[in-house]
Amino acid sequence: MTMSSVPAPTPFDASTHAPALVGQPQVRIQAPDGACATVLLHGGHVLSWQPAGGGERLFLSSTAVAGPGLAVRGGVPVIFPQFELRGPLPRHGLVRNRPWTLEHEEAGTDDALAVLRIADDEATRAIWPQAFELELTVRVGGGRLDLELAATNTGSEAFDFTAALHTYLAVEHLMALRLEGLDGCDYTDSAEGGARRREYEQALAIEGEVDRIYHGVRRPLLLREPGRRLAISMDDFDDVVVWNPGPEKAAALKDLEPEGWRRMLCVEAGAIARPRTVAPGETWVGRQTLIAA
Ligand code: TA6
Repeated sequence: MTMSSVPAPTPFDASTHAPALVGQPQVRIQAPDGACATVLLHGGHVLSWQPAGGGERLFLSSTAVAGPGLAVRGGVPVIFPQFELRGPLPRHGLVRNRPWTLEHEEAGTDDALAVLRIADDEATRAIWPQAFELELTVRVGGGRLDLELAATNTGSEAFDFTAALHTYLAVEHLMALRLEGLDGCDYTDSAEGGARRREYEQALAIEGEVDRIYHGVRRPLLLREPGRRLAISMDDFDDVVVWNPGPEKAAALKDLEPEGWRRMLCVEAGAIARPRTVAPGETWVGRQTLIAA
């Protein structure tokens, strides 16, 4: 296919996708082949990703909001340094609802990338005393989205953390998808009071609420939908969270559009069961890669 025959993506437009995000600082990157992504500086939050020649692959609730202390419902929330309420910090940590800065933006011959950054400040140290710097690198090109999260200890004592890229995938019909690659993994079933179970399904179907943390995930996953697929792989994230609130819990989420739960599935790259430790001056890096076909 020649470059000129690649259909131009429909630009992400907050006014149609999530009106409350209009006017919020954001950056749009686009590779020469048309692959593009939009990242909101609030939360260092990827809002939209369209592979070359394809449609939107991330779910964003039309009723999503963002602002001090508020996290966006959809896209890719960055969870650090604590997953959920598994510790003394606010739910899902400190960085998804604070402003990040754009450090770098670049378009190459076959990809485009943006690097966003957040560091500790007086407000984070009042809650969590550690000195840190986080960088999120977002790279698009062809069918690929690469997300790299780097956590550096800029202080003088080691600290532990948990983290996740809480990726909301857009799906056409929740009940028609199958998620492959989790069979053989043990999981913690948060929807069943934290029960430990083992996955035996080779192709997992989602019928309603699901909230599971799969542990020790070593192979890439494949999300199959009628007419399209998405490969999901990870590097140094060894937990995968599969979450959909189902109809009842969705109704209680004010920032999730009506029936939105039918069009999303979170497949999150997590470092949860085994917290990571970084010594002063050290950096931990985790990656999630999505490849659309
Ligand atoms: O990652 C799964 C999860 O922890 C679920 O239990 C669910 O509540 C979801 O995240 C969303 O959390 P939030 O705080 O964004 O409403």
